[in-house]
Amino acid sequence: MSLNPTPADKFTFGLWTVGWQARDPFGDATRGPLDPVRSVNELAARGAYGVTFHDDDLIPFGSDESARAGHIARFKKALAETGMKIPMATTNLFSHPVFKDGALTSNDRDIRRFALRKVMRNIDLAAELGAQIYVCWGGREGAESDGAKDAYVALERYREGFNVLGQYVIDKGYDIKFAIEPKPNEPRGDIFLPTIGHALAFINSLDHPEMVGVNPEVGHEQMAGLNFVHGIAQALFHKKLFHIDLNGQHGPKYDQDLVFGHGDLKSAFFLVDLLERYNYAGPKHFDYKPARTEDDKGVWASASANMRTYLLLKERALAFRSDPRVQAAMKDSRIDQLEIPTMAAGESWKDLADESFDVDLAGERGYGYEALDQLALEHLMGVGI
Ligand code: GLT
Ligand code: MN
Ligand code: MN
Repeated sequence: MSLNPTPADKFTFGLWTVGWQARDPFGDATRGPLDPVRSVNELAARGAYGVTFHDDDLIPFGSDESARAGHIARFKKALAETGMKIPMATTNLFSHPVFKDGALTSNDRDIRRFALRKVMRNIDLAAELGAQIYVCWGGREGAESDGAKDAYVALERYREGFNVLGQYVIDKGYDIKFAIEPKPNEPRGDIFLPTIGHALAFINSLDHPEMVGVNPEVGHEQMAGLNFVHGIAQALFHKKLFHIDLNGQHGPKYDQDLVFGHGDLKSAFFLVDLLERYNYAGPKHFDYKPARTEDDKGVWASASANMRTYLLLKERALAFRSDPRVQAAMKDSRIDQLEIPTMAAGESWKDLADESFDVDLAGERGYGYEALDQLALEHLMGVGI
């Protein structure tokens, strides 16, 4: 298996990732601005499939019509020259001070209406560039104090916002679906729809739930102390994994946005194993921040590191699954038995009544998970393969 990324791997990057100037709450930028055209070219040269963008990544906020047209034309030319795709786009509803209390859930009605106009305008551009997924990360949709906002009513406004946007896409005839990106906190003290589970439940309350799925990010679930692999399994189970943000995180702390695999590596291994076994066919989107310590050369090294790590983990996961020792250990752990429905065809609760079962014997039996886990670890470390 080749470790050189190609467009067939469907690796994508946000313009805001490699383009991050590394400004943080305590320090100034350590890198200069990056021209989106250069990002397209550099990522294409390294085997990426495409890029994604916020409206403001491509067209600086407040640009007039002719400046806007110029930015779009240059960008389209770079896409045509490289063959890079735009599978997803999104809206910046968090940088400008107007969004300091949120966008679709701001207490200020005029701001909510402005936010919807900003999203609709960029949906037009997303459709024009062929994007089929529109991500909605509600970074500022939240509060620092429970007295500041009625969280129940905020969800009503959030739902209203998604219903308006869904109707917009339907009326325009666009082939676009939405993907909600959950995050528990940062930049708000608490963000609405903090986890995959919250988002999945919310989607069921919408006018067109079939148009909305999730875009879970590795680090965001891990910030909440949750198991990302389980979260993704549930999103797949509900047929709602429309997109995914891959990166790295070391447990519950600030949003690190590390290179994929540079946080919880074992979780990354089982994540790739899951995505590959369930044939996730969407883009593998890296939403990371090249560390503040890196110069231009380090930025591109880190971009390649994301893709290489994914391909390495894919290779390791395949080796793990095809190892006869692992297959025997899995059998010993009765993993195959979980595939068998608890009730046989035609059975009902009545058939459970008189079954003989040695509860003490079953209680004594071990599952052998430690042996299996060690095999996973050894495959991950490249031992004995
Ligand atoms: C922002 C955030 C990401 C989101 C992006 C989409 S913007 O960088 O940290 O997790 O995916 O709006
Ligand atoms: Mn993040
Ligand atoms: Mn993200």
